[in-house]
Amino acid sequence: MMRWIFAAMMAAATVSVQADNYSEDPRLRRLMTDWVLDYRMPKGWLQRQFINVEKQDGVLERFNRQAESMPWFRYRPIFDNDERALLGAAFWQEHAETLARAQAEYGVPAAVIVAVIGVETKYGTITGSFRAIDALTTLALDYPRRSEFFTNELRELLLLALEENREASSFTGSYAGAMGIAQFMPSSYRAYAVDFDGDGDRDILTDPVDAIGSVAAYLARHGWRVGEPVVVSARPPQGDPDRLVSQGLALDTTLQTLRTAGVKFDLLRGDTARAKLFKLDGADGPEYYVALNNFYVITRYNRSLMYALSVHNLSRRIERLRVVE
Ligand SMILES: [Ca+2]
Repeated sequence: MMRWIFAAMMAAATVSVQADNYSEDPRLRRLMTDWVLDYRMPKGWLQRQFINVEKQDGVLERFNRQAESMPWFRYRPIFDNDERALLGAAFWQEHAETLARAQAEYGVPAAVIVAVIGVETKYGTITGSFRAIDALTTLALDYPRRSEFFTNELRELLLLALEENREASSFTGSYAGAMGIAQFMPSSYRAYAVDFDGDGDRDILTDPVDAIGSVAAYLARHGWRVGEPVVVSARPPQGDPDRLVSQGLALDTTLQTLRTAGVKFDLLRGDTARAKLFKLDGADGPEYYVALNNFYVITRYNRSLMYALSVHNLSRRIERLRVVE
């Protein structure tokens, strides 16, 4: 314990010359006081977690140029390509037993689980090199637009570290604080990660078996329905093709309403099913799609139409490779 007190004193002594160290920041001190009182975090442990936490300008820079602002014709080829599909087929081959078990247990198709991991981290090969505590502290304190969200995630990271009996600094991930092979935010890690290999740890940082189980568990808990379609291409009615196109992610209409309005799509299922018509800027002009429940579920993983469509497209491409083999 003495060692930590000494380290804390050293950190305090250097704060005047190192302005970007957060450990003595009064805003962080206030948060720590709240967490000690409201969440019973051990005070000495908590202070220790922030000793070397520094503001990351790279995190803030990346937030200002995210891929989400790309048009679809540029976004699509990043994930929907042969290289990523071939790597996906190889990942599937390597973890076939685990994927079959996850599909059986949670009802989520193996192809979708593989595609999520493929889009998120290229099958665990690009998981991010930021310490989650650095990224989340920077965003909580110096990204005012989403300060509340990231303050909550920072608290969740600390609770996660306590529960998993690890130092918070040992969790690494993206500039946004999404961690490991499955890129879970700390709150999702706490709520949905599973120990799928039964070794006593929920390790989505480095263990592909736990990551596979956790992705399946996450989608299942968010309402995945077994055997239902995800999304289909659509042809809008002539005249006013965009009349029923909506922004946002919610399924704001039904298949029946779309059919009645003259939207054409290849689906046999029930008319009362919730749906949404959306439009993206494709390489050859506008593309229209009808999204269904399971598409909405994928957007719970990442709140973006282009993300969910990329997961779907990659899953189909991987499936086709599996069939050919
Ligand atoms: Ca495990």
